Amino acid sequence: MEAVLQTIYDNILNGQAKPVGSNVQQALDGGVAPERVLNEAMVAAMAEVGRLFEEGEYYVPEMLIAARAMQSGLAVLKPRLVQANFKPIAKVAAGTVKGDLHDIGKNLVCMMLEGASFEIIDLGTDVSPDKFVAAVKEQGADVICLSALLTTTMPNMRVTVEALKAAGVRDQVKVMVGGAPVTEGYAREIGADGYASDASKAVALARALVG
Ligand code: B1M
Repeated sequence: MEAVLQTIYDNILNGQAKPVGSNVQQALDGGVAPERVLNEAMVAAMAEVGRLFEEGEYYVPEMLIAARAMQSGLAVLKPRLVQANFKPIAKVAAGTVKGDLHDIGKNLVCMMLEGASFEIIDLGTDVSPDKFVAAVKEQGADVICLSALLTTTMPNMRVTVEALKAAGVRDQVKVMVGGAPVTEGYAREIGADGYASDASKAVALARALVG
């Protein structure tokens, strides 16, 4: 791994938000592909943060400051992931489901979709089913993108699908789901239209869903 990627990785792992932005800029200026900066340094660092948390070496505060460092790097990376604006293919309303505050993965999915010419309605985190329903009814979302990082919040994906049915809008919208604990099988089980394991696959899936 190039030294600059190692520096980004180390700074995210140690929650050093300040230097991460300039480290990312340095990597891009040095010709490192944005996808490599993202996957080899940034996403890899967050995976290690998760491992350290599981082993009891990191606690919530360490996870939080690592997440902040990740976000400051993403802010610099965003213009490179989100390229020229074309006519939007479709409108995607994205959010992390009720009870869930993890937003880095969802933000990445939004960035990649935006870069692929989708219009994004970012509903944020801890999004209740009625807000997804409103995004379809009031804002005309064509696709709903649900993210969950916790096994305890995953069931709110099903609750959201049921809320769309109860509101009579399920047929007007495609539902795609993702996040670390989510699987293809679970997506089928809850009646979603598709599952994507990462942000690039989410773009391919959204394209396929809107034809
Ligand atoms: Co939390 N956390 N966390 N956390 N956290 C995890 C998820 C955990 C796996 C850590 C661990 O134990 N190893 C664990 C969940 C265990 C489980 O449920 N099985 C966990 C826990 C337990 C918790 C708390 C309960 C801890 C506590 O309070 N005791 C708590 C819950 C808070 C809540 O949500 N109510 C909590 C809190 C937090 C912080 C707030 C401190 C912070 C989040 C900050 C933020 O997001 N702004 C945090 C973090 C940072 C993590 C880890 C370390 C990193 C998550 C991350 O950003 N990954 C995480 C460990 C891990 O994931 N290894 C962990 C990087 C990101 C790019 O990946 O989000 O997976 P990811 O997104 C990917 C794909 O999943 C996919 O594409 C993305 C890009 O490729 N994807 C989609 C995501 N959404 C998609 C939607 C799609 C498609 C693809 O739609 C089609």
